[in-house]
Amino acid sequence: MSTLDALRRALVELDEVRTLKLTRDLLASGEVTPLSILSTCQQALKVVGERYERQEYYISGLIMAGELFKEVIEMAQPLYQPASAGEPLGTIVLGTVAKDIHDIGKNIFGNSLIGFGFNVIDLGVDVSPKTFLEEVERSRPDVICLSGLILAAFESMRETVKLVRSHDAELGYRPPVVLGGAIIDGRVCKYCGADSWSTDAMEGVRICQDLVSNARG
Ligand code: B12
Repeated sequence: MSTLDALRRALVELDEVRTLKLTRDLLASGEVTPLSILSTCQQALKVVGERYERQEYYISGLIMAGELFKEVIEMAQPLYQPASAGEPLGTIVLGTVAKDIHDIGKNIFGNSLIGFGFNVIDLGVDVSPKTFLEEVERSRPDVICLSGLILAAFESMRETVKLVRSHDAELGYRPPVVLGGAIIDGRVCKYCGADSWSTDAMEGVRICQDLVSNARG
C-alpha cells in the first residue's frame, strides 16, 4: 500500500495519530505534492460522508473527520507556492451560501486563489443573498464564487444568482458566478443559473483565470 493510500485509510478510520504522522512523513519525504495530500484527504472525507449516510458513522464522525482534515491543511497548505508580488489577477467574492456552514473546502479554494494571485474577499459561512449583493456592489469583483455542500445550499445559490442578476443593470456589468462544493454538478449549475462550476479547487482557479481573461479580452 502506498503512503497516500495509508493516509486515506487512516483518515477514513478517524485515526488521528496515524493521519498526522503519515502527513508529516509525506511532507518531509518530498515524495508527493501538498496538493496530492489534500486531494487524498478530500477523497477520504467523501468516504466518511458515505459511511455517515449508511449510518455506520454518527455526526461525531463528520466532526472528527473535519477537524482532522483541518490539522492536515494547517500542515500542508503553507507549502503552496506564494503568489507573485504585484497587481492582483482579479478580485473574487467568495462565501458559503445561506443555511450551509461547511467551510473546509471553501477555505482551501480561497487559499488556492490567493496562491495564484487573486484578491479574495471571503464572506464566511451561511452568507445570505443580500450580503453577497452588498459586497458585490461595494467591491465590484471579477467573479463571484459560491460554495455549498448540502441540498439546502442549492436554493440559496439559486436565490443569490437571481438577486445578483436582477441588479446587473444597476451594477453596469455582469459579474460571472461560479459554484463549487462536493455535491455540485452541471444540473445544479443550470438550475441555479450560474456560469460555471467545479468540485476541485485547482480547476476552480483555472475557471476564474479564464473568466477574468475573457472579460478583459
Ligand atoms: C466535514 C463535514 C461536515 C462538518 C463540516 C466542518 C466544516 N467546518 O466545514 C460538520 C460536522 C459541521 C458537518 C455538518 C453537516 N453535514 Co456535513 N459533511 C462533512 C464531509 C464529511 C466533508 C466535507 C468536506 O470538508 N470535504 C472536503 C472538502 C475539501 O471538499 P469540498 O468541500 O468539496 O471542497 C473542495 C471542492 O469542492 C472545491 N470547492 C469548495 N468550495 C468551492 C467553491 C467554488 C466556487 C469552487 C470553484 C470550488 C470549491 O475546493 C475544495 C478542494 O478541492 C461531507 C462529505 C463529503 N462528501 O464531502 C459531509 C456532507 C457534506 N455533510 C452532510 C450533512 C447531511 C451534514 C449535516 C446536515 C449533518 C447533520 N445532520 O447535522 C450538517 C449540516 C450543517 C449545515 N447547516 O451546513 C452531507 C450532505 C448531503 C446532502 N445531500 O445534503 C454530506 C455530503 C455527507 C453525506 N454523504 O451524507 N459536515
